Amino acid sequence: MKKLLSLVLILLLLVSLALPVAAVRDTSFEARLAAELKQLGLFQGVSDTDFELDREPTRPEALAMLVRALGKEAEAKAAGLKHPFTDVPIWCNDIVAYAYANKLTNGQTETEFGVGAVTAAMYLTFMLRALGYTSGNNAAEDADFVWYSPFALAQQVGILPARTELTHFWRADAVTVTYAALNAEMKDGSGTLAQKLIAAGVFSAEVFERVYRPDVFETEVSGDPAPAALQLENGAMRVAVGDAIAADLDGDGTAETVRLWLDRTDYGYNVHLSIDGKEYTDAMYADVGYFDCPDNSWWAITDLDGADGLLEIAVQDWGPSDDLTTGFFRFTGGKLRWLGSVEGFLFYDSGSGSVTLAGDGTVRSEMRLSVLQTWWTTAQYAIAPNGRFAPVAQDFYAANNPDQQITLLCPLYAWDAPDGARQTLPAGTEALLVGTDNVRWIKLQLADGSAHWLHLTEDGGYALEGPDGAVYSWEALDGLLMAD
Ligand SMILES: [Ca+2]
Ligand SMILES: [Ca+2]
Repeated sequence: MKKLLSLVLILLLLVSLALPVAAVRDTSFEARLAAELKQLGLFQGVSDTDFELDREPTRPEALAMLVRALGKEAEAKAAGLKHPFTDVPIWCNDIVAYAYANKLTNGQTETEFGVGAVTAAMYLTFMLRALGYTSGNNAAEDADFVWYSPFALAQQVGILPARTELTHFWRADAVTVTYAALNAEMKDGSGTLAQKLIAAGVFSAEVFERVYRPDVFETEVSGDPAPAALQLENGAMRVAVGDAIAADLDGDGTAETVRLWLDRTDYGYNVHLSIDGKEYTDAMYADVGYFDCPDNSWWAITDLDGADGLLEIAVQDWGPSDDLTTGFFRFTGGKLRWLGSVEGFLFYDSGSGSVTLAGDGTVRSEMRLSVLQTWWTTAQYAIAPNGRFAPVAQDFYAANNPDQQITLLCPLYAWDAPDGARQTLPAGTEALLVGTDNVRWIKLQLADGSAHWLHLTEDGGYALEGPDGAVYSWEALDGLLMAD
């Protein structure tokens, strides 16, 4: 027996040695939260001390967290329901069956529930549902948020603490979100989620009082943190909200101590800014008006123009429904000035939606085109004479998804070039939508590689010219993208 055990230990050791070296991340903070959630019956580890926090949560695990957060685990276990899936681990058969019967989730096929990893968006969606919020498939549906875009609402209701990693979402982060959710208000105003679970008998008020630390995520806003040294990379340095940085904003040879922090309000967060200990919060709001949902993780120092001796303060805002923007501020002559906002974030590794700095005062970011359909281009923004960022006018905007295929539903006029020779493309023609002048001309590419231009009947319009007159684009073309 002893031999067998040591063999097992050696094998385990070999397995762990063979694992790829993951990015080092300290999850000791989350481990304590996990232990506290376990005492409330809301989280299970693989043992009393091992919570496997440093890996992604699986769908069954996330679903179990949802059912527990709804206060329905005991009911699920007692119900003895069946489900049609063949891939569900034994430990969560009751939970999956309960969730399936109550339409909390669907399987990925008729026989497969799906046991892969969940993303941050999926997990936040589950927790928002536990708080009574409804998710829809698109913005047109009468719902509180769109299921793939829960971030702004999650931050507003306080279930997205700054330490949550969104792009590498681990069980550690599921613990953080769940922990924060306990202190969040139910949508119907009936109290917090914890109060609901106490009323449902999931845990007692006494245990909750003893175990739960309501202030555990609060950013320290008082005091005077030592400013970090400036280290720009590609023209920017990200700084944690609440931290201070030494940066010579106005180029006079002396670094200012710049600090940005947030405070919670009934509606979300207010942004505060201080430079050398003096608050410029009012000056900032006077220019920018308001922030919808300022990012509670990061702000940044930027060097938009490497030649002007100035540095900028950049504030990221999630917008009302994940319409990400970055606002820039300059500090010269003791005054703060807003340079406007561009779409996207400086530190966003999801490809589209990222802002890059050219170093010559201009930035590149995604821009929504205004003709034909819902599509985006990567546009250059420069500071206009009014002192605010504006897109630089271009003759042609290349689509960010040039592989979008459309099919003509009726014959349409097509030009070899804007104002060039005209011909008629027959119904059934298949083409790629490659770009537009964003006024009247739409460029297509046919299967043979030839380029053709469709013409809108008016500037920024939605109707195309054809031999039968004007035809609305959605009646003329199949495959268009129409979002609200
Ligand atoms: Ca200075
Ligand atoms: Ca500069």
